[in-house]
Amino acid sequence: MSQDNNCIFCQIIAGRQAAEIVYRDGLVTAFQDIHPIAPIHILITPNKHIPSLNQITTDDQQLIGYLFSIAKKLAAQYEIEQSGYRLVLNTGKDAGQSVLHIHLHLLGGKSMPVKFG
Ligand code: DGP
Repeated sequence: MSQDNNCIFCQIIAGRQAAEIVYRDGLVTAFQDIHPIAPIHILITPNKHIPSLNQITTDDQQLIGYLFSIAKKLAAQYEIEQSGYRLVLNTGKDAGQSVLHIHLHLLGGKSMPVKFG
C-alpha cells in the first residue's frame, strides 16, 4: 500500500500517530477529527496515500466509491442516518484542504445551515 512518511494521515493509518480510530479495514481507516465542528465529525480516508481528488485515476474509482459506503455504515452506527448528515471532500487551497491525503468529513448530530462559500 503506497504511503507517504511525511503525511500525518499516513502516520495515523500506520499507527505511528495517535488518533481515535472508529473503523479500520484493509482499504479504509476512519477516525475522529481533532477539531470537530459537529457532535459527530469523523474523517474517512483511504489507506493508500492519494493527495487529493485531483490525483485519482481510474484504478481508484472503486476505492472512492467504497469510502462512501463506509460513510453510510458509520452514519448508521452513529445513528444519524435518519436525522441526516453531510459529507465534505475539500480539494485544494480555495476549498481549505489542509491535509493532502483524500478524506471525507462525515458531519452530523446537529442541524447544519445549507450554506456554501
Ligand atoms: P481538510 O480541511 O478537509 O483538509 O480537513 C483536515 C481535517 O483534519 C481538519 O478538520 C483537522 C483534521 N486533522 C488534522 N490533523 C489531524 C490529526 O493529527 N489528527 C486528527 N484526528 N485530525 C486531524
